[in-house]
Amino acid sequence: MTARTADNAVRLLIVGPPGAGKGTQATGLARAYGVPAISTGDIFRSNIKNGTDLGLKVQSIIESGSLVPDSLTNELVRDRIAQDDCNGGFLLDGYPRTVEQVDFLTDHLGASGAAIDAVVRLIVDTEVVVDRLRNRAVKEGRVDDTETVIRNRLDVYARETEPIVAIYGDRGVLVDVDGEGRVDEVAKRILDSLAEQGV
Ligand code: B4P
Repeated sequence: MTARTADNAVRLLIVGPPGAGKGTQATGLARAYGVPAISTGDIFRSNIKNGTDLGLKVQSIIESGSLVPDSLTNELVRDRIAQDDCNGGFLLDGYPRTVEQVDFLTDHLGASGAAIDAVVRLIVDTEVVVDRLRNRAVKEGRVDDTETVIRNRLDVYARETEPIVAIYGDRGVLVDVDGEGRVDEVAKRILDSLAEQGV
């Protein structure tokens, strides 16, 4: 698909617990809609890898499975979505993750008359996500995929991120998708569900 413009912009969010498949699905979904996929987790990890000031600030937070402060994350997303490649919209993966981040994004987009078209929530059983993350720990050795940190990330998700789902539900843009099964099956389910919503 050719890149979009402001006239036919699409703004999507993908949410779900750690291991639900957000990052796994984001690239293909963004490609299908012709918008950039922006993962706050990937941006933080690349800053840590490159030893930037931001990386040094967030390293221990990410390693513990807690959330980076809203002020830092909001600023980062605001600057990223102001770039030209986001004129036709974007897919945000892993943001917003707190009610404060939702409010920030709403206010920020509101100023430009833009809104979120759909929020894809991937629903996956807790034991399935724990299994997936354990497998990733073996394959990729991500420092936040140890058993204790995984459990903390799941607690943080339940406490901080689940409340945002109700907000988008009330706004009529929440699209629930079963995230279990093969990656290609989940990808098809997401596209079908969005099409059903007219997105
Ligand atoms: P993220 O990078 O968002 O980490 P995540 O929640 O684990 O998601 P990820 O995209 O990596 O995994 P996926 O569900 O695709 O965040 C990392 C950290 O950054 C956070 O803990 C926080 O500290 C910080 N952070 C990020 N955003 C923030 C924000 N907005 N505010 C504050 N802090 C923030 O699942 C991955 C695994 O599942 C893979 O191994 C994959 O192969 C497997 N998988 C996926 N789909 C599958 C399927 N259908 N079948 C089998 N396996 C599957």
